[in-house]
Amino acid sequence: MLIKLPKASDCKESDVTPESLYLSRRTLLGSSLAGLAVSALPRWANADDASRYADVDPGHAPGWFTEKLPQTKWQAITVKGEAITPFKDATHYNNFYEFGTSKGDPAQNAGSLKTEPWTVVVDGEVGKPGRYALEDFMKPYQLEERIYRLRCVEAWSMVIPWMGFPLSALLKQVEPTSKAKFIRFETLKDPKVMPGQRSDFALIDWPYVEGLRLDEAMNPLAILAVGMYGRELLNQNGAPLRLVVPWKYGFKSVKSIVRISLVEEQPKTTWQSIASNEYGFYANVNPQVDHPRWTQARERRLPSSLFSPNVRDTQMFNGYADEVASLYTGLDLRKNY
Ligand SMILES: Nc1nc2c(c(=O)[nH]1)N[C@H]1C(S)=C(S)[C@@H](COP(=O)(O)O)O[C@H]1N2
Ligand SMILES: [Mo]
Repeated sequence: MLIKLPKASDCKESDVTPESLYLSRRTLLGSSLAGLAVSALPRWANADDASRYADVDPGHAPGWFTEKLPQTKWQAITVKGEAITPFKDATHYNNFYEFGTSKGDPAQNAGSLKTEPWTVVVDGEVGKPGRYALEDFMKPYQLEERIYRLRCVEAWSMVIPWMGFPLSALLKQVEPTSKAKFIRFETLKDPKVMPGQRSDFALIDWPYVEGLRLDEAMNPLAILAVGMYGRELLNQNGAPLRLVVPWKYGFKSVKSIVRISLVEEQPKTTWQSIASNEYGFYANVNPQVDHPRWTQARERRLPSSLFSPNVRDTQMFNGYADEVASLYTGLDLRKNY
């Protein structure tokens, strides 16, 4: 995770994503919604039709996903005054080490991941454990669009329109026992289709594991996502099911989940195991606590280039302090990074 931060003098306020891009998207969104009022079948209900976002490959959504689209709560949470990152950047600048360590590797290599059929196991300290086909797992939930900032620990960020449902809704379904204190997530382990698990990246003890305290998991901002930009997730973004916790560094938002366990003890997470002095369990976005090797005070908002570095100040809890700060009262955020 070697990064180069532009000089502080590059942090001009005018360095924002072109306003025109944002506005054209907004217009498009508006016209799609207007279309809903006049036609019985929304444009985007047809899997072969265009997405509701400009320049977005409509994909090939499974039936259960397409059936949920008409009931989706669009823009349930938005980011005011910040442009949505272009689809191309959000899907071609990724961290998904199972498919390689370069930013372009996941887009190039994740096509081999088969997401249908997909099984999700819920186990541990729950009244109702289970092993579900993804379409059955998804049955109880209405989709919501959540437009969130995503801040990577490497000091770049994006704004992504996810589609998913609150993690708290799942927890209500599975009934955690009184012993359940943490939730643990596990990514698929399949070296046959995940080249990063085969060889050189022996540094990681696969599968990728992440976790949250139970009260963090119950926070309304925490979602399990199945879609983005009005369509199903792309493989490189963690299809078919991933966590999104927008107030934490991106590595907490574990991809391609196959197992969700309620546990008594704080789970040992992948990045802690790699370098516990650099990556903690909490990983809350915090401009005042620097990474040992770089500052966390600023970030590059993608798209960013040499001539337009698009640097901005990082916000406490990534701008979600009002919603989550109370989870951490009395906790020393320097020690619990
Ligand atoms: N299984 C798995 N999940 C993962 C990662 C990974 O390497 N493997 N990378 C994390 C990191 S470091 C980030 S910043 C985000 C990136 O999500 P995105 O590629 O959808 O933007 O995914 C997170 N989830
Ligand atoms: Mo990250």
